[in-house]
Amino acid sequence: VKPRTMARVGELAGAKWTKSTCGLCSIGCGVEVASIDGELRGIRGRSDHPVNLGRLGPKGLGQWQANAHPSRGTTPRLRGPEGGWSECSWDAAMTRVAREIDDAISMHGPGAVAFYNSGQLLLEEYYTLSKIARAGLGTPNIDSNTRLCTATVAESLVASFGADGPPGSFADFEAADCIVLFGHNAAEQSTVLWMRIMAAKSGPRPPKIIAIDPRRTATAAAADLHLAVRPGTNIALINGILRQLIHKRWFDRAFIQANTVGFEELARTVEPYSPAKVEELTGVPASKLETAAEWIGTSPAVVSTCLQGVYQSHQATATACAVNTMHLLMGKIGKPGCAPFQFAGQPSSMNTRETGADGAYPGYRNWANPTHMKDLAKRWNVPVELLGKKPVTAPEIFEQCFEGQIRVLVVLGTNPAASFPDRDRTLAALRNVFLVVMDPFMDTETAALADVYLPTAMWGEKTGCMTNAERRCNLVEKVIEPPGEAKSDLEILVDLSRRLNLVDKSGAPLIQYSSPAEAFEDWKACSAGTIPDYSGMSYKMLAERGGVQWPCNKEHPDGTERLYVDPTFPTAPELVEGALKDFQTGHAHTPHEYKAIAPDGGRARLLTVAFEEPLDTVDASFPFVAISGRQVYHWHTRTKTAKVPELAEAAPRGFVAIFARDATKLGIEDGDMVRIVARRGQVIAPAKVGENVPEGVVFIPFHYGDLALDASADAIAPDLADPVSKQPVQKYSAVRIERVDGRDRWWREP
Ligand SMILES: Nc1nc2c(c(=O)[nH]1)N[C@H]1C(S)=C(S)[C@@H](COP(=O)(O)OP(=O)(O)OC[C@H]3O[C@@H](n4cnc5c(=O)[nH]c(N)nc54)[C@H](O)[C@@H]3O)O[C@H]1N2
Ligand SMILES: Nc1nc2c(c(=O)[nH]1)N[C@H]1C(S)=C(S)[C@@H](COP(=O)(O)OP(=O)(O)OC[C@H]3O[C@@H](n4cnc5c(=O)[nH]c(N)nc54)[C@H](O)[C@@H]3O)O[C@H]1N2
Ligand code: SF4
Ligand SMILES: [Mo]
Repeated sequence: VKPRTMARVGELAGAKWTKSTCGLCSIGCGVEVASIDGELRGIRGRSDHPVNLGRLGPKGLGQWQANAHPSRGTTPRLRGPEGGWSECSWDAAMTRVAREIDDAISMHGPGAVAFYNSGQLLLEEYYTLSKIARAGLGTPNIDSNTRLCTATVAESLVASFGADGPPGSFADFEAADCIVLFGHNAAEQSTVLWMRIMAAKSGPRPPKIIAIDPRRTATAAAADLHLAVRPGTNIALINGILRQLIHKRWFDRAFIQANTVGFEELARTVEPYSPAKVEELTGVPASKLETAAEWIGTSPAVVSTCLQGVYQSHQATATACAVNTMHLLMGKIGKPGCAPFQFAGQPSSMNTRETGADGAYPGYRNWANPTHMKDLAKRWNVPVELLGKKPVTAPEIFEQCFEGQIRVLVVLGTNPAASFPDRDRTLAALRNVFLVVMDPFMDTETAALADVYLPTAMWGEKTGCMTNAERRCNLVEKVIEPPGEAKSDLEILVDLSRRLNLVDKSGAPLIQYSSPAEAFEDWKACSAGTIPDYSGMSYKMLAERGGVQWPCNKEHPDGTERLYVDPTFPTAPELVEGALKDFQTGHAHTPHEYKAIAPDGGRARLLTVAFEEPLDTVDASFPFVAISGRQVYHWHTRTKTAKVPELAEAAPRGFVAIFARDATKLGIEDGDMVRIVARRGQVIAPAKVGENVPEGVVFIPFHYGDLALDASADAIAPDLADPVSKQPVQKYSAVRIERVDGRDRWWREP
């Protein structure tokens, strides 16, 4: 593979270098982007950026090449009566969209319109969308793909601490003595953070790394201890660790007494999880569990992350809470090197949650708290009756599309036809509505189904903010103009609000701004005094410093490295973002019920639950478990990375990883085509035979959702979700393996 991402010497002579931020993942690396004559030409890491100090990963280096791809949309398109698409003017497209929305609302009420958005847009865009949906149209149907990603993060932080907002900083990985990566393949998915961890590893105080993953991933291979947990048994493992901490007295009694509630119940719940019992349930040898607990319990500073191996499993919120509990037990939170790091994946999933484009309310306000809603209504100058509606989750939105209650669906910054579980039903739902798709690329699986396609600007072509996993708000800069007539999502949303005549209480336009900078000012005012307080930030400050961590206000003018340094948690009824939910049923306590059980004195909750078997049962007909996930070279449904030659060449097509002994038993050789059959749906792809997956497990990368290829991991995802966060279970399907005709061993070295 020719290294085309690195420009040849001399090729960039005379280029203009613009400071910005990588647009791909939640690490938020600082970059400088090269452009010549209005075209992107290259990229380099920003050496003065606190996140990456010049480093970049393969996707970060390659991303600029996607912008100029011929599949970029340059004009809006309308679907004609015969089903074909025709190009049209912006005015024609937007008139049609506004009319469909107006008609749906006048005939069926605001609930007939829905928005499914993203973790990859800009803060200013989410905020505007959130305001339009809630305060303009009054529809509760707004959620984002973070439902598939970090919905569990938000719920677990609310349940344990009272509000969303990950407490730690990336610097904690360098200050830690022990790093626990729970269902997080950091080497491939958080590349630059992994480089920082590796640098710490070769420094004077190398941290011990524990990787908890059924597969021997690149992360697990480099870890000091790999706990190869059986898929779907996370909570049994973490309960085992909690029990060891309690039995060995590796906990901080004074911290627990002063700052938490629930110790007795916790001790009772975890008591059955002896090392031997945990070995039986999870397959992790008792001695390894004991070692892990000892490292965690006796290291002065511990940082843990959870990611999709936790969030996309059943009992997801409970497991994430149990990791929070582990840190609370030891008082290892709010100090350097100490944090339960409920992680993020997408570059701006934090902003979706902060601004309320995901079903939460802006500023982590509690939709069920009338005081919070009155405050928001006042700041937006709209009737309070429009607000405080119970959030509707993405699976419920798709269900209502399927059933016909939702008539118009606007999809922006996500590709559900290739990433949403229960794919056949998802496709049917998308076909059953008036579908508006806003995307930079015309060739996505979702755009192919659109009634109206609106071409958008993408990274490098618009300005705004993205907040990374450590609460650092970074500025992303416009470097070049978007192609053809493509417009930024912000411009499109502002135009839509004008066409829909959305107004505030005094009859003035609801959205009074049009530029990103003005939108940011509006958000600053909305967030002032809330937990994610941005009021002290400015674009200039973000650009100069390489981002600022919220809260940033008069009290913290330089931002905040760590939350809960003073361990007072917002669990009081008047502060809490949402009421405690039952981990088995998902039942949320009413504000009245919550008052009776709320912890007093700003205490956090020590939470966990008993292990339950996954619901998609393994049996004689479906004897294997399929898990899905990512590879370092690709970003999700590959709308960008498939268009970067060296990334596409490194991982051109899908595969199914099968354990060598399982393959032998089934008479399958490396490269043979196999069919993976689940209770719902199937996948056909070549078998990659090896030792990286354990016995009884197959792994399918989820990047290859192309309808034609039949390799979509979501075709076999069961219709199951975590009861609390409603995050779908995309990491566990009971399956069988069948050999089919054909071979494709594309990974053979030349
Ligand atoms: N290269 C690349 N990087 C990315 C992305 C990308 O698409 N490509 N996407 C970004 C986004 S949005 C996200 S959310 C993150 C996701 O980052 P990760 O969560 O690290 O990625 P995944 O591969 O989805 O899942 C992680 C691991 O979970 C393991 N796993 C499966 N089942 C279980 C289980 O029951 N228990 C445990 N403990 N582990 C299990 C899988 O084997 C897998 O290695 O990555 C971000 N970074
Ligand atoms: N089986 C399985 N399924 C999964 C997962 C898994 O591990 N396994 N992971 C889940 C997770 S964690 C995630 S985050 C999701 C990701 O799922 P998706 O959100 O569907 O993934 P992407 O391919 O990133 O889609 C983003 C879309 O936004 C477009 N886009 C990019 N920039 C812009 C912009 O500026 N404006 C607009 N309007 N559009 C833009 C891109 O072209 C692309 O079409 O997938 C989920 N699905
Ligand atoms: S680690 Fe994430 S933010 Fe950094 S270069 Fe890679 S994709 Fe971009
Ligand atoms: Mo994600």
